[in-house]
Amino acid sequence: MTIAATTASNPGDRKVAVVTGASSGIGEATARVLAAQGYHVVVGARRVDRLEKLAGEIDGTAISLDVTDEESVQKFCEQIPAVDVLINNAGGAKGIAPVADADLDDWRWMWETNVLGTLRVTKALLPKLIDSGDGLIVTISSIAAIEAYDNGSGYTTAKHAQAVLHRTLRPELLGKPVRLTEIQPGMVETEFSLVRFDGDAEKAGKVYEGLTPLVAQDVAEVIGFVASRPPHVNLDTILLMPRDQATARRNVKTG
Ligand code: 8X3
Repeated sequence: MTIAATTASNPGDRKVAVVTGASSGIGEATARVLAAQGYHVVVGARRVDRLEKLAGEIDGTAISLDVTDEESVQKFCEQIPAVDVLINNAGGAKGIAPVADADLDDWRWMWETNVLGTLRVTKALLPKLIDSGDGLIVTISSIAAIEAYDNGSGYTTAKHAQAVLHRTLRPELLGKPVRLTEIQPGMVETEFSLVRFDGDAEKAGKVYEGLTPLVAQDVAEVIGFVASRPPHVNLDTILLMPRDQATARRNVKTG
């Protein structure tokens, strides 16, 4: 499938949205919402079989992407001639440990994926987003980008850093036709906790037991709203939690 640029001479073509980490969870749900809004969605992730199935269902394009690998990011971006919307969704947490027991490899993975991954993709696609004349960058940070919590420092530091990278672009791009929205989800039941607990489904399930968390679709619908605002409206930051959660550390179970 070719990805055409929407230009004055090519007005009929669909606008192009790129979603990273699109093989599951918030990324997959967002790809579906944007496709339903008429975007040609380019989905990127490492699990290509899942991506291809998704792309087939939404009439989009699947391209292999590992945001921690510079060459993979370059190859991914080279195949996309034009971009209107970028959803920086790839990221995640590994492990739960106090600073005293921090696992350096887990930290490296979290910083590579959340921080440098967002930097690589954003940097590579920025010229095309500006050229679109109405670009939008949505970065999925987290409530962990504004709060620190016990045993979560590898993730909370990475999310703070990713968010500050994103926020820095607002003034840097002032005067250019690019909007920037940071989405800060709280508890969303996806593969997030499964990855954090290294595939331990029992531990992952316990996180959401006894409360009603958000689901990926809840977040995707908010992103769809952001993407459907007119060009002069910039929704800057959206903190999104289930009713059962008050802060990163407090929910109906913790009291
Ligand atoms: C995920 C939310 O509360 O586990 O970004 O940090 S939390």
